[in-house]
Amino acid sequence: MKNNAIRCDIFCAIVDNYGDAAVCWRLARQLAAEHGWRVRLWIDDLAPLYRLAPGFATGPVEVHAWPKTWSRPWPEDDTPEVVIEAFACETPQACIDAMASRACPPVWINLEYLSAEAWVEGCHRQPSPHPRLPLVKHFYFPGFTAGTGGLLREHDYDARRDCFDEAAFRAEFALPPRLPGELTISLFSYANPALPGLIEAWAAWARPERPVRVLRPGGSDAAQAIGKLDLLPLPFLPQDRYDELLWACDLNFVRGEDSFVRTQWAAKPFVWQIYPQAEGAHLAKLKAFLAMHPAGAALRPFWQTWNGNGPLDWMAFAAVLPSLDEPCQRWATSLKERPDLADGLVKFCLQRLK
Ligand code: TRH
Repeated sequence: MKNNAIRCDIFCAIVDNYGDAAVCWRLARQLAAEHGWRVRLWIDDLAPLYRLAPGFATGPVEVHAWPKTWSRPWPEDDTPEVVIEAFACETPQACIDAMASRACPPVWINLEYLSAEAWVEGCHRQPSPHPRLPLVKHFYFPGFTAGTGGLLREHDYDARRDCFDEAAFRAEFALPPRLPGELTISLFSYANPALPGLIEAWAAWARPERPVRVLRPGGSDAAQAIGKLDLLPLPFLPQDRYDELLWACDLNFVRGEDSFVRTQWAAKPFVWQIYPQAEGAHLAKLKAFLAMHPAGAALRPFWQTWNGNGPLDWMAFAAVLPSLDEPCQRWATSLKERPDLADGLVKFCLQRLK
């Protein structure tokens, strides 16, 4: 079968925020643009996509609203070779029935959330046979190690970055030009009770020779100057432009899953606010990532407090900040040596379709 003949349906149910749509859109776009697959993205809420990718309707992915109450039969001649359900959202029964009726059943993937925990390697690529039908679903886990599915990274990432012009970016968004000694920070976080204290700490730390500028994409607050600290709102940027913001900053505060991955590609120091889960399940994930990252020991105290565990000490973090560039670059370089998630997934599917 020729690669460019592969048809793929991706199902995405939005839980909250942007992460589900962000990851599905990124994967869909890569499969279509880099691998020539004919991709349909079925998404139950288009609102996040309008913000992440305002031009989504112009291709290369066919985007469809996916009504939660899908009751029609799936068109018989319309089942693709690959079906991906993102984050254990349920593939519609009509599609499952159509898949089961094919002489050669599609490759069926459950794309999971990202975690640095050790158990991920044991579950990645594991089959899960359907209890009734002749279908097998495979778990596919993103991750940081060779035994996982890796991370999404577009083939043109480095080329885009090589062309990036920070001064032009700042001018386009009416941001003041960079001052000598400026520390530029991007801030994307969940509601965080530690934030007011952090803003005070930045204001106290900023000096004429060390001004601080904090860029807040999607923020609704007006611009504010507190001494040598400037808080500057930005519009919510399309996904590609958000990469540019990360490149334009010296320190990036990120959250959830996809911005967390993008900041690692940006290879700058970063602070992660993990998506909070019931019974503190997220804290094990935070711990696992810190244990893996070459700057983990230096990042740990500030990250833990940013994630709700004790008082935040910006002064201590600022003292280690200059030492973080090198390990963050080293980390990005080592991740880049592995196949990216879309490449690995394509290979996995093609092996099964042979
Ligand atoms: O929006 P999130 O909090 O999404 C979360 C997580 O994915 C979480 O794991 C998941 O369980 C939950 O959703 C349902 O954070 P995340 O994953 O970083 O996604 C945000 C996306 O928005 C990411 O692709 C970056 C993008 N973005 C822009 O494109 N422009 C912007 O201006 C900003 C601030 C973000």
